[in-house]
Amino acid sequence: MSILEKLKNKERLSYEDAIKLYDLELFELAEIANEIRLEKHGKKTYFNINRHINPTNICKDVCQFCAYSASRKNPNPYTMSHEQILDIVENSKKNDIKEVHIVSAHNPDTGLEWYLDVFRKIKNKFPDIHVKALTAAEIHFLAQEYNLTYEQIIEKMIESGVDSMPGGGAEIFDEKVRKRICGGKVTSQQWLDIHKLWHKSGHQSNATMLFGHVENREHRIDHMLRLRDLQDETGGFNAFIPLVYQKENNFLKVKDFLTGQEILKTMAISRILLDNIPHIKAYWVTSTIKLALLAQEFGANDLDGTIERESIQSAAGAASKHGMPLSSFVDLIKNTGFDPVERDSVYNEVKAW
Ligand code: V47
Repeated sequence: MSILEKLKNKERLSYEDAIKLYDLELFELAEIANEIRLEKHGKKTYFNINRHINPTNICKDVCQFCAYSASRKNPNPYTMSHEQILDIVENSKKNDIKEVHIVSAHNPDTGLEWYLDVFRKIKNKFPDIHVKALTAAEIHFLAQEYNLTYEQIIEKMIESGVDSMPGGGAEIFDEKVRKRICGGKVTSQQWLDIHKLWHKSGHQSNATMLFGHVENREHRIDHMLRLRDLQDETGGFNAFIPLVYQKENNFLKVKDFLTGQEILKTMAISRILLDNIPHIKAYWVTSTIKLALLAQEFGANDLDGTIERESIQSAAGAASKHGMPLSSFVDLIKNTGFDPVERDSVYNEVKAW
Protein backbone atom coordinates (compact mmCIF):
# COMPACT_ATOMS: atom_id res chain seq x y z
CA MET A 1 0.00 0.00 0.00
CA SER A 2 1.34 3.47 -0.84
CA ILE A 3 1.90 6.09 1.86
CA LEU A 4 -0.90 8.19 0.46
CA GLU A 5 -3.31 5.27 0.64
CA LYS A 6 -2.22 4.53 4.20
CA LEU A 7 -2.85 8.14 5.14
CA LYS A 8 -6.25 8.10 3.48
CA ASN A 9 -7.12 5.02 5.55
CA LYS A 10 -5.79 6.79 8.65
CA GLU A 11 -3.15 4.12 9.14
CA ARG A 12 -0.05 4.83 11.18
CA LEU A 13 3.15 5.34 9.25
CA SER A 14 6.24 3.25 9.98
CA TYR A 15 9.80 4.61 10.11
CA GLU A 16 10.35 3.55 6.47
CA ASP A 17 7.13 5.26 5.34
CA ALA A 18 7.96 8.37 7.30
CA ILE A 19 11.34 8.82 5.63
CA LYS A 20 9.59 8.75 2.26
CA LEU A 21 7.33 11.62 3.30
CA TYR A 22 10.25 13.96 2.65
CA ASP A 23 10.15 12.89 -1.06
CA LEU A 24 6.64 14.28 -1.48
CA GLU A 25 6.19 17.73 -2.98
CA LEU A 26 6.01 20.56 -0.46
CA PHE A 27 2.40 21.40 -1.30
CA GLU A 28 1.32 17.77 -1.30
CA LEU A 29 2.61 17.55 2.27
CA ALA A 30 0.93 20.84 3.13
CA GLU A 31 -2.40 19.55 1.91
CA ILE A 32 -2.19 16.39 4.01
CA ALA A 33 -0.96 18.19 7.14
CA ASN A 34 -3.50 20.99 6.77
CA GLU A 35 -6.35 18.52 6.45
CA ILE A 36 -5.31 16.93 9.76
CA ARG A 37 -4.96 20.38 11.35
CA LEU A 38 -8.42 21.43 10.16
CA GLU A 39 -9.94 18.20 11.40
CA LYS A 40 -8.37 18.61 14.85
CA HIS A 41 -8.50 22.39 15.38
CA GLY A 42 -10.33 24.07 12.47
CA LYS A 43 -8.85 27.51 11.77
CA LYS A 44 -7.95 28.14 15.41
CA THR A 45 -4.39 29.17 16.18
CA TYR A 46 -3.56 29.03 19.86
CA PHE A 47 -1.21 31.30 21.74
CA ASN A 48 -0.72 32.38 25.32
CA ILE A 49 0.27 35.57 27.10
CA ASN A 50 3.43 34.49 28.81
CA ARG A 51 6.77 35.61 30.15
CA HIS A 52 9.99 33.68 29.61
CA ILE A 53 12.50 34.04 32.46
CA ASN A 54 16.03 32.66 32.27
CA PRO A 55 17.40 33.16 35.80
CA THR A 56 21.03 32.15 35.28
CA ASN A 57 23.36 31.51 32.37
CA ILE A 58 26.15 29.87 34.35
CA CYS A 59 26.30 26.28 33.16
CA LYS A 60 28.21 23.16 34.02
CA ASP A 61 27.44 21.59 30.64
CA VAL A 62 29.00 22.47 27.32
CA CYS A 63 26.48 22.06 24.52
CA GLN A 64 28.04 22.95 21.19
CA PHE A 65 24.93 24.71 19.86
CA CYS A 66 24.45 26.95 22.89
CA ALA A 67 25.29 30.66 22.77
CA TYR A 68 23.54 31.43 26.02
CA SER A 69 25.78 29.67 28.51
CA ALA A 70 28.37 31.94 30.10
CA SER A 71 30.84 29.08 30.18
CA ARG A 72 30.84 29.15 26.36
CA LYS A 73 30.85 32.34 24.33
CA ASN A 74 28.54 34.57 26.31
CA PRO A 75 30.80 37.11 28.07
CA ASN A 76 28.17 38.22 30.60
CA PRO A 77 27.61 35.68 33.37
CA TYR A 78 24.62 36.40 35.60
CA THR A 79 22.45 34.83 38.28
CA MET A 80 19.23 36.61 39.26
CA SER A 81 18.12 36.94 42.87
CA HIS A 82 14.67 35.71 43.77
CA GLU A 83 13.65 39.32 44.37
CA GLN A 84 14.63 40.19 40.80
CA ILE A 85 12.59 37.27 39.48
CA LEU A 86 9.55 38.26 41.58
CA ASP A 87 9.85 41.85 40.30
CA ILE A 88 9.80 40.55 36.74
CA VAL A 89 6.65 38.53 37.41
CA GLU A 90 5.02 41.50 39.15
CA ASN A 91 5.74 43.75 36.17
CA SER A 92 4.57 41.19 33.64
CA LYS A 93 1.35 40.67 35.57
CA LYS A 94 0.42 44.17 34.34
CA ASN A 95 0.43 42.71 30.82
CA ASP A 96 -1.98 40.03 31.98
CA ILE A 97 0.44 37.12 31.63
CA LYS A 98 -1.03 33.75 32.53
CA GLU A 99 2.23 31.78 32.52
CA VAL A 100 5.88 32.10 33.48
CA HIS A 101 8.21 29.81 31.55
CA ILE A 102 11.34 29.47 33.66
CA VAL A 103 14.41 27.76 32.24
CA SER A 104 17.95 28.16 33.56
CA ALA A 105 21.39 26.86 32.78
CA HIS A 106 22.91 24.12 34.96
CA ASN A 107 24.48 26.27 37.64
CA PRO A 108 26.47 24.25 40.20
CA ASP A 109 26.95 27.21 42.57
CA THR A 110 23.42 28.23 43.56
CA GLY A 111 22.19 25.24 45.59
CA LEU A 112 19.02 23.22 45.03
CA GLU A 113 16.83 25.57 47.06
CA TRP A 114 17.66 28.52 44.80
CA TYR A 115 16.09 26.55 41.95
CA LEU A 116 13.02 25.41 43.90
CA ASP A 117 12.24 28.15 46.38
CA VAL A 118 11.52 30.73 43.70
CA PHE A 119 8.59 28.62 42.44
CA ARG A 120 7.12 28.64 45.96
CA LYS A 121 7.55 32.40 46.18
CA ILE A 122 5.89 32.96 42.79
CA LYS A 123 2.97 30.69 43.69
CA ASN A 124 2.48 32.37 47.07
CA LYS A 125 2.39 35.83 45.59
CA PHE A 126 0.69 35.05 42.26
CA PRO A 127 -1.41 31.91 42.78
CA ASP A 128 -3.18 32.31 39.40
CA ILE A 129 0.00 32.22 37.36
CA HIS A 130 0.91 28.89 35.80
CA VAL A 131 4.52 27.93 36.47
CA LYS A 132 6.05 26.01 33.57
CA ALA A 133 9.58 25.25 34.67
CA LEU A 134 12.60 22.96 34.68
CA THR A 135 13.48 21.01 31.56
CA ALA A 136 14.36 17.32 31.80
CA ALA A 137 17.98 18.43 31.33
CA GLU A 138 17.75 20.60 34.46
CA ILE A 139 16.04 17.82 36.43
CA HIS A 140 18.85 15.43 35.45
CA PHE A 141 21.47 18.01 36.45
CA LEU A 142 19.81 18.63 39.84
CA ALA A 143 19.41 14.91 40.53
CA GLN A 144 23.10 14.28 39.83
CA GLU A 145 24.38 17.34 41.62
CA TYR A 146 22.38 16.74 44.82
CA ASN A 147 22.39 12.94 44.76
CA LEU A 148 18.63 12.59 44.44
CA THR A 149 16.46 10.41 42.20
CA TYR A 150 14.37 11.87 39.40
CA GLU A 151 11.28 10.95 41.42
CA GLN A 152 12.56 12.97 44.39
CA ILE A 153 13.24 16.04 42.24
CA ILE A 154 9.81 15.73 40.64
CA GLU A 155 8.18 15.46 44.06
CA LYS A 156 10.01 18.62 45.14
CA MET A 157 8.94 20.44 41.97
CA ILE A 158 5.30 19.59 42.59
CA GLU A 159 5.55 20.60 46.27
CA SER A 160 7.11 23.89 45.20
CA GLY A 161 4.32 24.76 42.78
CA VAL A 162 5.57 23.74 39.33
CA ASP A 163 2.49 23.11 37.18
CA SER A 164 3.96 21.79 33.94
CA MET A 165 7.28 21.00 32.32
CA PRO A 166 8.63 22.67 29.19
CA GLY A 167 9.96 20.55 26.34
CA GLY A 168 13.57 21.74 26.29
CA GLY A 169 16.69 19.61 26.39
CA ALA A 170 15.45 16.98 23.94
CA GLU A 171 17.71 18.26 21.12
CA ILE A 172 18.07 15.16 18.88
CA PHE A 173 17.65 11.71 20.35
CA ASP A 174 20.00 9.86 17.99
CA GLU A 175 22.87 8.92 20.30
CA LYS A 176 25.71 9.64 17.87
CA VAL A 177 24.47 13.11 16.97
CA ARG A 178 23.66 13.81 20.60
CA LYS A 179 27.18 12.89 21.67
CA ARG A 180 28.54 15.36 19.14
CA ILE A 181 26.30 18.30 19.96
CA CYS A 182 25.70 17.91 23.68
CA GLY A 183 27.56 14.88 25.03
CA GLY A 184 27.59 14.77 28.82
CA LYS A 185 24.15 16.15 29.56
CA VAL A 186 20.89 14.23 29.98
CA THR A 187 20.82 11.24 27.58
CA SER A 188 17.91 10.62 25.24
CA GLN A 189 16.61 7.72 27.32
CA GLN A 190 16.92 9.74 30.52
CA TRP A 191 15.02 12.65 28.89
CA LEU A 192 12.22 10.26 27.95
CA ASP A 193 12.26 8.57 31.39
CA ILE A 194 11.95 11.92 33.17
CA HIS A 195 8.94 12.96 31.07
CA LYS A 196 7.40 9.53 31.66
CA LEU A 197 7.75 9.99 35.43
CA TRP A 198 6.33 13.51 35.20
CA HIS A 199 3.34 12.23 33.23
CA LYS A 200 2.91 9.38 35.74
CA SER A 201 2.64 12.01 38.48
CA GLY A 202 -0.46 13.32 36.67
CA HIS A 203 1.16 16.34 35.02
CA GLN A 204 1.63 17.48 31.43
CA SER A 205 4.64 18.56 29.41
CA ASN A 206 5.85 19.49 25.94
CA ALA A 207 8.51 18.00 23.69
CA THR A 208 11.01 19.83 21.49
CA MET A 209 13.37 18.82 18.69
CA LEU A 210 16.37 20.95 17.76
CA PHE A 211 16.96 20.58 14.01
CA GLY A 212 18.90 22.15 11.17
CA HIS A 213 22.42 21.54 12.51
CA VAL A 214 24.36 18.30 11.92
CA GLU A 215 21.42 15.89 11.99
CA ASN A 216 19.75 14.45 8.90
CA ARG A 217 16.16 13.64 7.98
CA GLU A 218 16.43 10.09 9.39
CA HIS A 219 17.45 11.47 12.78
CA ARG A 220 14.42 13.78 12.83
CA ILE A 221 12.05 10.92 12.01
CA ASP A 222 13.66 8.73 14.68
CA HIS A 223 13.23 11.57 17.19
CA MET A 224 9.54 12.03 16.39
CA LEU A 225 8.84 8.30 16.55
CA ARG A 226 10.48 7.92 19.97
CA LEU A 227 8.12 10.66 21.16
CA ARG A 228 5.14 8.99 19.50
CA ASP A 229 5.97 5.74 21.33
CA LEU A 230 6.15 7.45 24.72
CA GLN A 231 2.96 9.37 24.05
CA ASP A 232 1.19 6.06 23.33
CA GLU A 233 2.16 4.98 26.84
CA THR A 234 1.46 8.15 28.82
CA GLY A 235 -0.60 10.64 26.78
CA GLY A 236 1.13 13.42 28.72
CA PHE A 237 2.56 15.58 25.92
CA ASN A 238 0.54 18.63 24.94
CA ALA A 239 2.67 20.00 22.14
CA PHE A 240 5.53 19.13 19.84
CA ILE A 241 7.86 22.04 19.13
CA PRO A 242 10.38 21.79 16.31
CA LEU A 243 13.12 24.33 17.16
CA VAL A 244 15.08 25.65 14.20
CA TYR A 245 18.80 25.83 14.97
CA GLN A 246 20.19 29.41 15.29
CA LYS A 247 23.78 29.67 14.24
CA GLU A 248 25.42 32.72 15.83
CA ASN A 249 27.96 32.74 18.68
CA ASN A 250 28.32 29.04 19.24
CA PHE A 251 30.75 26.21 18.57
CA LEU A 252 28.89 23.97 16.16
CA LYS A 253 30.35 24.05 12.69
CA VAL A 254 27.39 23.79 10.33
CA LYS A 255 27.89 23.99 6.57
CA ASP A 256 24.38 24.23 5.17
CA PHE A 257 21.44 25.88 6.85
CA LEU A 258 17.89 24.81 6.34
CA THR A 259 15.74 26.27 3.61
CA GLY A 260 12.24 27.47 4.41
CA GLN A 261 10.99 24.49 2.39
CA GLU A 262 12.83 21.99 4.59
CA ILE A 263 11.55 23.66 7.76
CA LEU A 264 7.97 23.60 6.50
CA LYS A 265 8.29 20.00 5.31
CA THR A 266 9.52 19.00 8.75
CA MET A 267 6.62 20.82 10.45
CA ALA A 268 4.11 19.13 8.13
CA ILE A 269 5.69 15.72 8.68
CA SER A 270 5.52 16.18 12.44
CA ARG A 271 1.79 16.92 12.14
CA ILE A 272 1.31 13.76 10.05
CA LEU A 273 3.44 11.43 12.18
CA LEU A 274 2.51 12.62 15.65
CA ASP A 275 -1.10 11.54 15.44
CA ASN A 276 -1.27 11.27 19.24
CA ILE A 277 0.17 14.70 20.20
CA PRO A 278 -2.63 17.25 19.94
CA HIS A 279 -0.69 20.44 19.21
CA ILE A 280 2.15 21.36 16.86
CA LYS A 281 3.81 24.59 17.87
CA ALA A 282 5.53 26.78 15.30
CA TYR A 283 7.82 28.59 17.72
CA TRP A 284 8.15 31.97 16.00
CA VAL A 285 11.36 32.73 17.89
CA THR A 286 13.39 30.16 15.94
CA SER A 287 11.42 29.91 12.69
CA THR A 288 10.91 33.70 12.29
CA ILE A 289 7.39 35.04 12.61
CA LYS A 290 6.85 34.99 8.83
CA LEU A 291 7.58 31.29 8.52
CA ALA A 292 5.62 30.53 11.71
CA LEU A 293 2.56 32.21 10.19
CA LEU A 294 3.02 30.17 7.01
CA ALA A 295 3.43 27.02 9.09
CA GLN A 296 -0.22 27.40 10.11
CA GLU A 297 -0.97 25.98 6.64
CA PHE A 298 1.51 23.14 7.17
CA GLY A 299 -0.08 21.61 10.25
CA ALA A 300 0.94 24.01 13.02
CA ASN A 301 -1.91 25.21 15.26
CA ASP A 302 0.02 27.03 17.99
CA LEU A 303 2.46 29.94 17.93
CA ASP A 304 3.62 29.89 21.59
CA GLY A 305 3.12 33.38 22.97
CA THR A 306 4.13 36.94 23.55
CA ILE A 307 7.21 35.90 25.61
CA GLU A 308 8.29 39.48 26.52
CA ARG A 309 11.95 38.53 26.90
CA GLU A 310 13.99 35.64 25.55
CA SER A 311 17.66 35.01 26.19
CA ILE A 312 18.56 31.52 24.93
CA GLN A 313 17.83 31.67 21.22
CA SER A 314 18.35 35.42 20.90
CA ALA A 315 21.93 34.84 22.10
CA ALA A 316 22.34 32.63 19.01
CA GLY A 317 20.84 35.16 16.59
CA ALA A 318 17.05 34.92 16.90
CA ALA A 319 15.06 38.19 16.78
CA SER A 320 13.21 37.46 20.01
CA LYS A 321 15.02 39.43 22.68
CA HIS A 322 11.97 41.58 23.43
CA GLY A 323 9.14 39.20 22.63
CA MET A 324 6.11 40.29 20.60
CA PRO A 325 3.39 42.80 21.56
CA LEU A 326 0.01 41.15 22.04
CA SER A 327 -1.77 43.36 19.49
CA SER A 328 0.76 42.56 16.74
CA PHE A 329 0.51 38.88 17.52
CA VAL A 330 -3.27 38.86 17.26
CA ASP A 331 -3.34 41.06 14.12
CA LEU A 332 -0.76 38.91 12.33
CA ILE A 333 -2.73 35.73 12.96
CA LYS A 334 -5.96 37.41 11.83
CA ASN A 335 -4.30 38.77 8.70
CA THR A 336 -3.40 35.24 7.65
CA GLY A 337 -7.04 34.17 7.83
CA PHE A 338 -6.71 32.12 11.01
CA ASP A 339 -8.57 32.65 14.27
CA PRO A 340 -6.34 33.69 17.20
CA VAL A 341 -7.41 31.95 20.40
CA GLU A 342 -5.70 32.72 23.66
CA ARG A 343 -5.18 29.54 25.66
CA ASP A 344 -3.85 28.70 29.07
CA SER A 345 -0.75 26.56 29.49
CA VAL A 346 -2.61 23.27 29.18
CA TYR A 347 -4.73 24.35 26.23
CA ASN A 348 -7.99 25.39 27.89
CA GLU A 349 -9.40 28.23 25.79
CA VAL A 350 -9.25 31.62 27.53
CA LYS A 351 -10.47 34.06 24.88
CA ALA A 352 -11.15 34.17 21.14
CA TRP A 353 -9.53 37.43 19.97
O1 V47 B 1 16.49 22.84 24.76
C1 V47 B 1 19.57 26.30 22.53
C2 V47 B 1 17.24 25.32 22.40
C3 V47 B 1 15.80 25.05 24.09
C4 V47 B 1 19.78 27.01 20.51
O2 V47 B 1 7.95 23.77 26.11
C5 V47 B 1 18.48 26.54 20.67
O3 V47 B 1 6.60 25.32 25.42
C6 V47 B 1 17.98 27.07 18.50
O4 V47 B 1 12.83 24.26 24.98
N1 V47 B 1 19.23 27.50 18.27
C7 V47 B 1 15.10 25.74 25.23
N2 V47 B 1 17.57 26.57 19.68
C8 V47 B 1 13.79 26.39 24.77
C9 V47 B 1 12.64 25.43 24.78
C10 V47 B 1 11.26 25.89 24.57
C11 V47 B 1 11.00 27.05 23.88
C12 V47 B 1 9.69 27.45 23.72
C13 V47 B 1 8.63 26.75 24.24
C14 V47 B 1 8.89 25.59 24.93
C15 V47 B 1 7.75 24.84 25.53
C16 V47 B 1 10.20 25.13 25.10
O5 V47 B 1 16.44 26.03 23.31
C17 V47 B 1 16.93 24.09 24.40
C18 V47 B 1 17.64 24.02 23.07
O6 V47 B 1 17.16 22.99 22.29
N3 V47 B 1 18.41 26.09 21.93
N4 V47 B 1 20.44 26.89 21.68
C19 V47 B 1 20.16 27.50 19.24
N5 V47 B 1 21.41 27.92 18.98
